[in-house]
Amino acid sequence: MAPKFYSDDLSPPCRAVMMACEALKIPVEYIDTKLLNKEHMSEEYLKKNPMHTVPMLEDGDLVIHDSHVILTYLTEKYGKTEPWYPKDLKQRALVDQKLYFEALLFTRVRAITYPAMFEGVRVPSQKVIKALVEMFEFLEQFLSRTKFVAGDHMTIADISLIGILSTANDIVRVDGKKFPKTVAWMQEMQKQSFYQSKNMEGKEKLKAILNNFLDIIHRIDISTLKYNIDTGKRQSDKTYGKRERMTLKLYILEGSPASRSVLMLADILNITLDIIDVDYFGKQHLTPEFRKINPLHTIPVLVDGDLTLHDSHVILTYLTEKYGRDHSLYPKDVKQRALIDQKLYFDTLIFRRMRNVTAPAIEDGVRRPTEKLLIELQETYNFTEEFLSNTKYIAGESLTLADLSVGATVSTIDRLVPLDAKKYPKTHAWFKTLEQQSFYQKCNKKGLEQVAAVLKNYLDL
Ligand SMILES: N[C@@H](CCC(=O)N[C@@H](CS)C(=O)NCC(=O)O)C(=O)O
Repeated sequence: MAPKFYSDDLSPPCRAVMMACEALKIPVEYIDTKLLNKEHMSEEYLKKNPMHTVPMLEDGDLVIHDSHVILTYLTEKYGKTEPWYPKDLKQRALVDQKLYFEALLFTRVRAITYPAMFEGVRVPSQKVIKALVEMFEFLEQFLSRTKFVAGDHMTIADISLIGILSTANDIVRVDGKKFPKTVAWMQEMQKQSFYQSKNMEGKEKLKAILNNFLDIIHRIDISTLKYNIDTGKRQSDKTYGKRERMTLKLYILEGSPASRSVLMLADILNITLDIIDVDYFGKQHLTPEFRKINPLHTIPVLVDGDLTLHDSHVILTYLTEKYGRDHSLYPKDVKQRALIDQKLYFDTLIFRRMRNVTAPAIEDGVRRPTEKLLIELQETYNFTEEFLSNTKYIAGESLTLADLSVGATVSTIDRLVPLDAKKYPKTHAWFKTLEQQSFYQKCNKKGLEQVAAVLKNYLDL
């Protein structure tokens, strides 16, 4: 029986999966789930997906709610991995990296569309527009290196990205003069028959809806923005690398949960890494040297020979695949893996909600976060409580990469919105189990205390 696919073509991530199913000839049974009719909020739907998002895939007893995981799961299940989701470890890591990039781009588009549709914000702030334009800038850099986003072949990462970028382009035009490679790539994607049949209609419908809510459609002239990718400190005194060059280099910010999750994994797998602390407050991640390593200027970054990976989730899966002795942390079984991947993408969501509180405090002096942001952060525990209602760990009965990733983030969220043991007993018990592990004691505790001390200076909670 074909898997059931719950979707609404207004949604860019739904359209991405629809395009991929068309391109790869993957059979799914479409179940129309109208967002505007709140069908994703029905009791029945919430039982399957507590996060109430579309798309959602139901394949027998397996339920996946995240477009990226649906894409990787379906390509694996139907044996369509080459060249769409290559089996080769390095190439696959590059595709995964761009899928996580889409997750970030999605949140930046959503930061414009949701306040417009649900809170009456007709004119987005310069800040959210700049954040979106910054993503075009990153894409341009990726596409200056390779023809498609993850190499010289089209992959599911291109399909994932064109879904959201086609909608982003209806809000803030991707200017061909400034972003020629990106526009050429968009044109290539637009030529594909799967784009015509599965993206166009939903994209146009969404554009018409957004037109009623946003005053800026097509009128944002990005040349008027003061945004400049090179605003970071020009030259840094600190040279990266403390010791002799080793094969595996890891650039970290120990206070950040993303870095701590990788440190915990390295401890479990006993991997020797050349650790390089990036001076975040000295803006070293914004220097041209660092941007050469990672145009996204995020930390952590792993350098393994000729491969450079940014995004903690991709680093976690790559290191486990390459250096894991057994497969318990990231099993080979396609269904089990999909459940872990789903929680890794969940981590990107809660990480972002955490940053929505911490970044304005540190960067713009916003000492008191809005009630809305705090409620969103608190919702993390509602989700984890649901996840943990049937399993001991976050993605099953044993410890996996998902626990390291979500655990590091939750430990930080706990310092912003304390975890109430009475209200969230399962989450509390899971967290206590993690805290007792030696990898947590060695690799999470110190960074957590550091960041908690810093945040105390910046936030009135
Ligand atoms: N990262 C998720 C994002 C899914 C998502 O947030 N979808 C939106 C529609 S574009 C949605 O379902 N919104 C309804 C809600 O969050 O209640 C994915 O790629 O599937």
